[in-house]
Amino acid sequence: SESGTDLPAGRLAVPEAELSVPGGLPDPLVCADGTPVRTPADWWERRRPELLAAFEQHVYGRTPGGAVEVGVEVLAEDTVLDGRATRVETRLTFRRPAAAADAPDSQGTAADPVAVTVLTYLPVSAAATAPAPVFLALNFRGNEIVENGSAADADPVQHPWPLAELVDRGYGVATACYQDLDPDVDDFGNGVHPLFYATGQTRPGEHEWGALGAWAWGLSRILDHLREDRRVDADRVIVAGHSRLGKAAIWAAARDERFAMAVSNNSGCGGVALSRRRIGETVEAITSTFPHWFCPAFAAYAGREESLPVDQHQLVALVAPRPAYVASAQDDTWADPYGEFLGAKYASPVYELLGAEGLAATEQPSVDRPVVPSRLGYHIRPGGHAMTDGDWARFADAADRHLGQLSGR
Ligand code: GTR
Repeated sequence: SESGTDLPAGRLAVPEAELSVPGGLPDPLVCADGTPVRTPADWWERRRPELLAAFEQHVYGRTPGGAVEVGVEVLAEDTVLDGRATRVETRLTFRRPAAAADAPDSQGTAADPVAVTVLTYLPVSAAATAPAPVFLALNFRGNEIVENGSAADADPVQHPWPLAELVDRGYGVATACYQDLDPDVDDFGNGVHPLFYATGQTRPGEHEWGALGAWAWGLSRILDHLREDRRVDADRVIVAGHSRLGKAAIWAAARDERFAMAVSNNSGCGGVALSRRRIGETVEAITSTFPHWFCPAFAAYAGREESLPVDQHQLVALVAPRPAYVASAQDDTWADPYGEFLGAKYASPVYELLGAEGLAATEQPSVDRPVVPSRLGYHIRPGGHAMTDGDWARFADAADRHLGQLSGR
């Protein structure tokens, strides 16, 4: 049955079994004041800015707009993969602008620069002919794990990434350890947050950015840097990420339209899974264990998801009409794979309004039947919580398809 009969204005009717709370889903195509979004202009001028502001206000917090001073230092540049790739290590540093750094500061820490080491692999052949599209993804345990893996390979985030395969398909890969931007602890005295504090401030306010916001901000700063590199196709940088970094990736793509495509892998609660399902990780669970990921205000929706002004399908919709690819794993029940599928599915009307194809599947596909042809894509594969070589191959399939074939370059 549809939960359609007594819905408040602005709510989308969905089958009752899809949600654990009453009231349907917030409709991406109805403005907060009840005005329907009928044209692309309505979307761009009214609804998109309003939704972005709502995600800032209630979920991720506002990202400060102020400038920082950015330093760039190339640490190493050499040729790897038997001459097929250029490997570049660059240190980016972020400082408070001089004027702000001079301001009296009760913390004494606020002027400390933040250093992020970016590792980039670029296809040599592409550099010679045309700039390469690049996957940009933060990593969990350090750049050296992305290249070489680790002895602790029972941990799925310690597996190396398929750099050679991606390079051979024409893609560059750029990465940095997320903890360089903001250590993943409930402490706001380190990482990039203090670069923006007002005098005497020690942690973000009720509606200000948490760690996910900081990681997303960092992705945009790395994008600034990549766009300056003539070997990188500035208009084809794909932001990708796994799990908490899949949440950061899709938030980054929602905020920053320079990202050509978004990939959100096993991103679950606070990522692409609908909060109103309350299956697997709930708002209560995530805001108890990881309160620092979101703005403090998000915790108020624990156990009362029906009153959230947004839900996560609207986050996917903020990427439209750019390609977005959502990936689930069958045994990753904590991330609610069906909720991730629905997060993609209910973003479709916005793609369609903007003249792009929404998700080309109304039912969740079976495992290993990726939905790649539509601009909004999805797959679920067997196995658990991880970003595998097979997942990466599907991301590249979707990018080939929607950002232009690369073969023959
Ligand atoms: C879990 C967390 C998830 C997911 C995951 C990860 O502990 O509950 O939301 O982000 O960590 O990032 O691996």
